[in-house]
Amino acid sequence: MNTPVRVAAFVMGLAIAFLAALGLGSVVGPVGAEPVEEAHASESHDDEADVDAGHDDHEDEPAPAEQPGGLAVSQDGYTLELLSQPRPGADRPLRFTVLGPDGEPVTAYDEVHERPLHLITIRRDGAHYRHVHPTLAGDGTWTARTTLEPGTNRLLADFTPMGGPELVLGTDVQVPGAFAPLGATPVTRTAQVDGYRVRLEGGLTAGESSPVTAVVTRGGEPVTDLQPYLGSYGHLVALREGDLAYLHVHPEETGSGPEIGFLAEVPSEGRYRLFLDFRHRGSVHTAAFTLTTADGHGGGGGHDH
Ligand SMILES: [Cu+2]
Repeated sequence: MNTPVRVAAFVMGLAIAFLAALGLGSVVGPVGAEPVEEAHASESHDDEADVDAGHDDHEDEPAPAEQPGGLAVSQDGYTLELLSQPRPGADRPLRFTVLGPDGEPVTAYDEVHERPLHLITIRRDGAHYRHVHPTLAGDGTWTARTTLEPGTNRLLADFTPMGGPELVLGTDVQVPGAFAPLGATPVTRTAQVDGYRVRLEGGLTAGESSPVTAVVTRGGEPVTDLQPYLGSYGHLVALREGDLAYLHVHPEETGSGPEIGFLAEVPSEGRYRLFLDFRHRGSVHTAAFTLTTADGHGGGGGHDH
């Protein structure tokens, strides 16, 4: 590649990455134009142009998009530390702690969604999602009783140290034993779980808050007496396929069924696994879905915006 072509290719990549990060249609014009102009002006020093374009982009940005949670084991001075080597099998204890900025285990947490800490475990291929609430000992040791499958598992801890930042820290856990990888999951809007059928209406849009509604039926009848779980009528977690980034999903005010509304924010184009916990007749059930941003809104469902 000659230099101008290389520069153009780089700038194109930069512009695409930047637009993807912003994900805002309204700023496509000005943002797209700027770095291209600059790079052309200094073709012979493409390294400098790259640096300049990067700086300008940063300064012009209203606010840098936050990295999704769950990608780091350590952030803002807090570190997730495993205290036991998990073994495969049902209902095994799993011990961990969160070290604070002073290097000592954190012993006080703010409750979010009615719990001081939410622990997600999932195999790296997206199989075997579990959402549990560990118990905290006085010395800052958390103990979860959970089931881990053979393979590389991801542990995601969602918590807020008392008076500190909201965090989702993640770590990998290798569990010995053979396993069959899940492979690519097709787009799945309807899940069957424990005799319930749950359909997900709506879609995901990169960089935007998108309404997503779960509709719960049982035996063909709408379920209208869902019970509150963790402060709302359902708890939805979205994980990005590829890195299991943990995305923010906020419950919307909805009644006790059959519809449960959420606002999902996904930072980038791609495929996402979504897991809905809902409670009915005293039991919590988990429905799993796969959506892509390309899938758009509605997908044949009735989202009338
Ligand atoms: Cu939880």
